[in-house]
Amino acid sequence: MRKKLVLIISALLAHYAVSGEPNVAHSSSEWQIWAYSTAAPSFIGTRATIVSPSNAVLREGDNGWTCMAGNSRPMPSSGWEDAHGGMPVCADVQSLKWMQAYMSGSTPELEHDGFMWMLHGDVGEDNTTPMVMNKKDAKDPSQWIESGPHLMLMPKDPGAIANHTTDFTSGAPYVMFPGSKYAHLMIPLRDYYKYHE
Ligand SMILES: [Cu+2]
Repeated sequence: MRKKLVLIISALLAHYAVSGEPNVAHSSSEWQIWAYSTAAPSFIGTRATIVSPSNAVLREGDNGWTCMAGNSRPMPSSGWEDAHGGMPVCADVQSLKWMQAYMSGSTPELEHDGFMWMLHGDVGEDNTTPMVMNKKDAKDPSQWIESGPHLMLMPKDPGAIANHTTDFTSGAPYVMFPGSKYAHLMIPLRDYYKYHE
């Protein structure tokens, strides 16, 4: 009994040490604040405003960054399966405008370039075309990329990044959704390819 308890406690400690993930329901504010805020490095995420999929402010921040789920699919009532599944983003003021335009299908109007962190990656995108939800719906399945940790540059002028590669396999920063009003630069970070077969 005592041995079992020690095992459980050490398993819990190991879990916290690795991820800091709170052991609470994924639909709770506490879990969502953890999942969304950790889409950025802690020096940004811990001071960011956290917003729920229904646009409720879960925590007020003070550094001008906003973290939220980037997955445009509805959140299951039990919450996202894991942080990766919620595709959380941490956006600065300009890239938040980009995100709102993307979600509503309008044209982003930025005052200058913005940045957006996605350290939990995403559940997959057709690199050629915005808003394709499943690999089977991609025109060319070879253009499907399920991203690991990355930073994104949202350009005020999408033409300004047009000369960067669109090849997401080279490891260099590359253009996602090239030629569209949602073209942006993906900057792969450590473990970027961990979900990509
Ligand atoms: Cu991204």
